[in-house]
Amino acid sequence: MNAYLSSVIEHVRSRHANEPEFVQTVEEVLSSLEPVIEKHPEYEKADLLTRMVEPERMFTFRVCWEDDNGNWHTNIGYRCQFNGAIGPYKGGLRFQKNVYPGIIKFLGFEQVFKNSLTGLPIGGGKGGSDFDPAGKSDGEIMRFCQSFMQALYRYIGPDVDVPAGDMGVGAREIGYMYGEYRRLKGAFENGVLTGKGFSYGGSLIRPEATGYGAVYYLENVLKHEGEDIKGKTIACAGFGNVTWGICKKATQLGAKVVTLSGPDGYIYDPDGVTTDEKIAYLVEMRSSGRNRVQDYADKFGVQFFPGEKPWGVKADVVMPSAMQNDVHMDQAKQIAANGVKYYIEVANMPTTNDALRFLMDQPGMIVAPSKAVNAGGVATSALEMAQNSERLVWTEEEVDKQLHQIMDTIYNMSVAAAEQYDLGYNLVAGANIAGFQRVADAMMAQGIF
Ligand code: 2IT
Repeated sequence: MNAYLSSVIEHVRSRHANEPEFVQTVEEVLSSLEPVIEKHPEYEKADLLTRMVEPERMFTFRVCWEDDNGNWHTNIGYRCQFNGAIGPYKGGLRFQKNVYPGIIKFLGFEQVFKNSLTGLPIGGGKGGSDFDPAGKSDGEIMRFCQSFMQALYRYIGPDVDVPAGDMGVGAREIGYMYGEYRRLKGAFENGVLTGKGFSYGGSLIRPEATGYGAVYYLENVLKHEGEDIKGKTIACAGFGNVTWGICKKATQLGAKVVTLSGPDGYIYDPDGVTTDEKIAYLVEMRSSGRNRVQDYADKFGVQFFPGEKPWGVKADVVMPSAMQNDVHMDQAKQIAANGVKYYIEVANMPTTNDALRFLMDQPGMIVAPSKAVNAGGVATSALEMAQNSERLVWTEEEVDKQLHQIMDTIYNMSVAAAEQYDLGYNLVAGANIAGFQRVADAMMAQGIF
C-alpha cells in the first residue's frame, strides 16, 4: 500500500488501540483511497488524511436521571462533531448499553462519508449514551432524554449540529429531547433535531426513508445485472425501523423479506413479511420493549431458530440490517456457499473487514456498502431540515421522489468514481472515493486548521 496511507493507518492503530471499531472503519475507508492519494499529491503534502481521521471535537457529559423507584442513576453522554467542512454536523444518537467512544467515533467517521455522498450540505457527527433503554418505563425514558438535552443543548443548533435517532432513539425520544430543547432555548428552532413527529415539523417518509432508500439502491444494482426486484427473496436482520421500511417497500415492489432477527435468534417466514398485519407487528414488537423476535414466530406460526443468525438461509439478496459486525468470516462463507449474488449492507459496518474482502472477492457476487445503501435516512433528515428552515411541509410524494432521486444519484456517483480510477464495478471503493472527494475539496479550500 501507498506509504502515506499506511502511515496514517498506523497512526490510527496506535492511537486508538482500544477502539477497534474505529480502527476498522478507518482501515476500510482509507484502503479504498489509494488511487486517489496517488493521483493527488497535494493531499499528502497538506497531510489531509491525518486531519480527516481526527474528530474536530468530541466530548462527554454526565446524564443523571431518576428511576420510578426514586433511585438516581448516572450515565455518560457523548457527541462527536467529526467533520463540518460541508455543512452542520449531522448524525444520530445511539442509546445502547455497549456505547463507548470507539462506537461513537466509528459511526461518526462513517457518517462523514455517507453525508457527503448524499450531495446535500451536511457534515458528519454522532452521539449517544451507554443508557440501556430496555425495560425502562415511559417516564424514565422522558426524564433521561430531558437530562441528556440539558447537557447537550448549548452545543447544538440548526446551523451547528443536528442530531437524530439511531438504535434506541426513535420518534418518542426525539420528541422528549426537542421539548426540553425548546424549553431551554425559549425558541421554536425545530431544525435542531430530525426524525421528529409530523405534528411539530417532522418530515413525511422520514420513518420509512432508510429502508425505502436501501431498496431503491438495490433496484439500481439489479437493473445493472438485467434483473427485476419482483419475486426476489431477501434475508434481513433485526426488526427495527430500518428492516420495517425494507419490508414495506419490498412488498410494494413484489419482493419479500423472509428472515428477521433479534438478540434471541431469528425467524424464517417463507411467505414473507408482506401483509399489513405482519409489517405493523414489527412496530408493536419494538414498542413492547421486549426485544424478542420469537414473538413474531409465536404470533404467525413460523419457525424460530434460537440463538442463531439468519445468514445460513438461502435467499436471492442478503441485507444485514441490524448492527455492526453482525457478519463475520464464518457467516460470509455460508452466504457465499449458498450462492447469494447480492450482498447489500444496510446497518452501519455490518461486516468485519476480512469478511467484506472475502465477499467482494467472490466471483459474480455484488457487494454494496452501507454508507451508500443506508444514506437515504440521513438524506431525508436533510430534507426535514430544509422544510423546517423554509417553514414548509412537503407532501409524501415530493419527499419520496427526492429520496428516490438521491439514491439513484448516490449509486451513479459511486459507479462513476470507481470507473474514474479504473476499479471496475466496485461499489465499495466507489462510495468511499465519491464521499471522500467532496469533503477533501472543501477542507482544502478552507485552509489548514
Ligand atoms: O446512521 C445514520 O445515518 C442515522 N442514524 C441517521 C442520521 C440522521 O441524522 O438522520
